[in-house]
Amino acid sequence: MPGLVERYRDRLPFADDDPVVTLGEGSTPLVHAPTVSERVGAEVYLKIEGANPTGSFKDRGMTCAVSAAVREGAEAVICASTGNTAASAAAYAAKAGLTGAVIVPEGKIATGKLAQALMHGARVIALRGNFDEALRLVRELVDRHPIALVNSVNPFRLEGQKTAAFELLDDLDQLDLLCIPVGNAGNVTAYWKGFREAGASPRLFGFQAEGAAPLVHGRRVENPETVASAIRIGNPARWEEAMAAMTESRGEIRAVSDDEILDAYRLLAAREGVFCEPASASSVAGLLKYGADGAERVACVLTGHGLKDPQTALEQAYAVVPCEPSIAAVERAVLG
Ligand code: AN7
Repeated sequence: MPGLVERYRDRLPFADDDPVVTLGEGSTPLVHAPTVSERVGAEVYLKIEGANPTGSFKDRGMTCAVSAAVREGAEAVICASTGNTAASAAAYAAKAGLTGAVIVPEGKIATGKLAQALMHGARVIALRGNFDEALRLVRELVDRHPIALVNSVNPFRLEGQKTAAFELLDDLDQLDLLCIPVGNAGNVTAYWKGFREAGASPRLFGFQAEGAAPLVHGRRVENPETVASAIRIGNPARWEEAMAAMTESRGEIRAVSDDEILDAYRLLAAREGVFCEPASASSVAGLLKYGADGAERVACVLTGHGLKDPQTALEQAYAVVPCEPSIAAVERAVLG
């Protein structure tokens, strides 16, 4: 499978002979979700972004941001991250032969993401502060040093991420509504850009976690809190663009509680066979909570893989069944 720069080069800011750093991202599955469809009375599809090379949608933006950094002669890339951007930046930096550094909120990123960033050889800095503080500090740092910033404030990130909208339109002949988790608000901005460039305008429903819902309340959240650590963000960098996308698409930005997120997270795994991370489940949680508002055909973006956060999974799942090594014990254990 070609990477997304190759697939969509005519709609991306890359010339034929530009260097491309790719891990074969994009072209992710779109899976029909019968249980969710029945509950909301619409035809619902899941866009499985966890199937990207590092397990999240960030790879779409990162292939473009890191390719552009290489084109510009950068030697190092940096980002602030709640985890997935860090994992992706670290992988693409490794592929490009660049130095990677990531600043994450100490103790607040999921285990899998930390393992990825470390394994890819990035310098992982655990900030005694939250994501918003980390982003403010890296923005200051790149003003002083020649390091490429690969957070979604980098326009190449949005260019890459808009391709998910192209894929949805390629796969579906009709799309009325897109449901999407919102944290730093780069992805929802990118989808809207992609839809507009393709001449489509589905409604956008963005969902934030109740304890980290600055766009819902119209003001910054100083100490954001949610089980969905990926979207534990109180001051989104793409605030205005995201709100403009909501207005233009006749969309809504609304909040879902941690319990609602975890209910959707378990439902997706147990009934649809799709294991996503908690932040990703907020798209489905929001659709289940607020309904499709008359839309017939709906896509929910599942932004990251469930394996990113094994700890939350184990806390939410049934316990394992211990068993002695005899056939009688195995029978009891299996047949229950
Ligand atoms: C799984 O990795 O911000 O609204 O630093 O990892 O574009 O921020 C992650 C965000 C949704 C929200 N789902 O997307 C980071 C980071 C998952 C995520 C979002 C994130 P944006």
